[in-house]
Amino acid sequence: MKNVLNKVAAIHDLSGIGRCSLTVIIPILSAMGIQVCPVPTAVLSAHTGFADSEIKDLTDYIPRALGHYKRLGEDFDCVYSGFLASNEQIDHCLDFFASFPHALKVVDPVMGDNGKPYRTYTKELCSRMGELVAIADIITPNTTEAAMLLGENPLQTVFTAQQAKSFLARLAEKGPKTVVITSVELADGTRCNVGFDKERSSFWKVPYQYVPASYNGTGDAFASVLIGAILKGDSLPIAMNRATGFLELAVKTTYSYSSDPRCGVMLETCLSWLIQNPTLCAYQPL
Ligand code: PXL
Repeated sequence: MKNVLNKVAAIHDLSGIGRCSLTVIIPILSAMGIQVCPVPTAVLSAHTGFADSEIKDLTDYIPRALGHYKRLGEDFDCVYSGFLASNEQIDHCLDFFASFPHALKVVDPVMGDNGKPYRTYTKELCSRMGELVAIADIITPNTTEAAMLLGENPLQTVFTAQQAKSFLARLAEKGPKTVVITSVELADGTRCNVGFDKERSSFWKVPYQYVPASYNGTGDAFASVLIGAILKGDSLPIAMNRATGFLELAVKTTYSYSSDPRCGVMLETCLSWLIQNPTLCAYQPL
C-alpha cells in the first residue's frame, strides 16, 4: 500500500549533545510533514567534535533492522544515509539501498569539514564512501568532502564559478543525478550553496549572508530540508533555496546568542518557518 505521508529511512547516528544527525533530521523532516524511521548507526554521548565522547557502535543492528523491515513488508520513499561508525556499515547501507529500489537514494558523504576528516573516520571508511556515492541519486557533500571524494586538496577554501561547476560535474560523473555542495566561498567573495541537475544540465547557486562561526550539524540540517522539499515536489533550485533560507535563519538566530558552535544551531526556534512553507525565488544560475 502506498504511504500516506512520505516515509524516510534515516541511517545516521544519535548524538546526545551537539545537535546533529538524527536529533536534527527527525524534527526537520517531521515539521515538513514527512515521517522519519531512524536506523541508528551509533549512539554517542556527544558528537565527535567533543573530546572523549562515549560511543556505542550499532553496526550489527543495521542488518537486523533491515531484515525486520523486509519481513514487515515496509516500503520507504527515501533512504538517506549519513554518519557511519565502521567500514562494514558501508556494506549494510548498500544492502539497505538495494532493498528499496524505488526509494530516492540520498547519500550525505559525512567524512569531514574545514579541510580535515572527522576523528572517527578511517582512511578505508573515507575511500569506501565512493561506493555509496556511486549508487546515490542525490549527494550533499561540503567542500572538504567533495575534495576528498575527487582526490583534490581538501584545504582549498575559495573556488571560481568554473571550479565549482567542475567539482559538481565530476561528482555527478561518479553516479548521482543531483549533486549539491554546501558552504562554498566563491572567488567574488560570496558564500553559496551550489548544485547540479545532471538530467537537465543545469547549475544553480543560492547565496547566503556569511556569519563568522561554524556550527556542527548544519550539513545534516541542510540535507534534511533539501530532501524534504524534493520529496514534496520542489525543483532543485527551490529546494536549495528553502534549505539555504532555513540555515541562514537558524545560523543567524544562534549567532545572536553567542552559543558554543559545537552545540549546533537553535533549530527549535526556527522550525515554524518550515511549517509555513514560504514561496521562494532567491536562487540564481551558477
Ligand atoms: O554533522 C556531522 C556529524 C554527524 N554525526 C556525528 C558527528 C558529526 C560531525 O562531527 O561527529 C557523530
